[in-house]
Amino acid sequence: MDDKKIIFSGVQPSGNLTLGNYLGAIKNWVKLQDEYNCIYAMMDMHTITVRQTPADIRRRTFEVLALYIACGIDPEKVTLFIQSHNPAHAELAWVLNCYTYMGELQRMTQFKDKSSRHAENINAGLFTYPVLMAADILLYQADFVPVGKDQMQHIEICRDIAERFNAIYGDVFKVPEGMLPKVGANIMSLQEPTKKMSKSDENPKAYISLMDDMNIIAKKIKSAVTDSEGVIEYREGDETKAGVNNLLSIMSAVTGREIDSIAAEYSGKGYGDFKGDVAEAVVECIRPIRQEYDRLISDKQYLLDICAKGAESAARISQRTIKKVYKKVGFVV
Ligand code: AQP
Repeated sequence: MDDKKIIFSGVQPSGNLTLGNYLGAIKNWVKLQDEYNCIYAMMDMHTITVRQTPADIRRRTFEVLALYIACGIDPEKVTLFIQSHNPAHAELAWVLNCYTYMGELQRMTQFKDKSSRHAENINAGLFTYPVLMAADILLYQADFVPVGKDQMQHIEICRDIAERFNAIYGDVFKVPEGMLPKVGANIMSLQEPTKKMSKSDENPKAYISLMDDMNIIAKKIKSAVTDSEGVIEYREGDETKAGVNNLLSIMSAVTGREIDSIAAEYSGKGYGDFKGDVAEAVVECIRPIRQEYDRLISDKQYLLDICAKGAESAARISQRTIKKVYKKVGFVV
């Protein structure tokens, strides 16, 4: 094993990946793959915390994998696997459940949000989602977890669980740190820009899917909610500017330009011109990803081989942690 630091992250195959998933997470993962030992998964076990159609999860798991690779993740450099292929995730999650308090889980914003959206199915898995996520990360003794802003609260609880366990049993887990991208950490809904862009939003106009046709992407951006002021200016924290702030952030994240310089370029111009240019920039960013995705998704055997190799390596690494944990808590190993 080399002495590179370890990165773990993943995306749930709970819908088509959005521009938010790409700019908030995956784009950043690509940059990290040379410098770190990276482990990226398709988080299918998290997906069933909300009711799904089984065939959709299976199909999307491969779509997510093909998208990872199409976005620039190199399977030769990175461990890529399906979460449920490594039983250690469920094993460690059970142990960690016994070291996590109901009170701290009740404070999780995602739980509050998802339980209000799925009031008919507030299941125990939805409640303990952050514990499974802690297990995902701690199994691999990850140093860093690149995520979007919405997941930072889950990283905090993961750190708390790790510290609590270490305080009882000694240095078992590395305490990981969240890693936010400089721009794109919080891409908002195009229809309700004070809410994050989410792949399970009921309104498809609210998000850009990486699977959308290019003309649909352009249309969605052109119909994004802004305001009636007609001024293209970034004003942090000003809810009335949430739509414009979001479009400026998107433009900055896809072009690599500073927000201020983009705002200066559009000073005195109308929203129509601005939205047209944002649409074009987003389409140019997604088009090559889609072309590569279309090529990869038809090669099922190639994708299966990557998952098999990844699961083997993930299981090998995580067994060391499981053995240590089981021994510490008193199981016969
Ligand atoms: N809008 C966003 N802006 C920036 N980053 C985002 N991420 C998600 N949405 C945004 C980041 O993408 C990674 C994978 O997320 P996930 O699929 O595991 O779960 P999520 O955060 O719950 O994403 P969604 O799209 O909202 O999924 P659903 O609708 O199924 O719950 C994470 O790093 C996340 O921060």
